[in-house]
Amino acid sequence: MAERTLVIIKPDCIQRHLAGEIIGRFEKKGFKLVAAKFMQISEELARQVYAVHQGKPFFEGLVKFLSSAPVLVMVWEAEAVIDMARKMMGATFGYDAEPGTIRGDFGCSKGYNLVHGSDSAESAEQEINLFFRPDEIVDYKLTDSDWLYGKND
Ligand code: IDP
Ligand code: MG
Repeated sequence: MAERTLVIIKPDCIQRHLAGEIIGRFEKKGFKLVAAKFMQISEELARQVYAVHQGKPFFEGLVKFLSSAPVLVMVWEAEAVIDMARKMMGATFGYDAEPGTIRGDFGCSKGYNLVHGSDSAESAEQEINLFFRPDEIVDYKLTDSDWLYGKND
């Protein structure tokens, strides 16, 4: 069954002209883009996105960072997309992330780590609802989907 995940191309990633690189990686992996919104996140919404981190020492800085400049918010769909997208992003801090991952290839920072990805089915549903109404998510079939999943045999 196809799963959906919320990915945010964070302010540093837009400012560093890397949005296309990140979208390209997910496209080439075979994920299906079902929603996208280019926007500047308000401080209030940033607090909601990162509510689980409230009270931690980096929380205020994180809220300020996420709301400081535009982001690209997307919903990607695929079987097991939540875990796959997180693996492709790599470890949280750029200096820990393996080469070959997004954070490993493009970042060395702790907080400025280019992308956000939902970490569970529950958080994906909650995060998608923060940014998209149901009618803003587009349902369609990718013509190569049978080839991606090997369901022609
Ligand atoms: P994740 O993005 O890999 O899921 P989380 O632990 O959920 O990582 O943290 C959310 C975001 O908060 C991170 O992506 C990063 O931007 C920021 N962050 C986490 N820990 C630190 C820290 O110790 N210092 C500064 N920023 C942090
Ligand atoms: Mg997280």
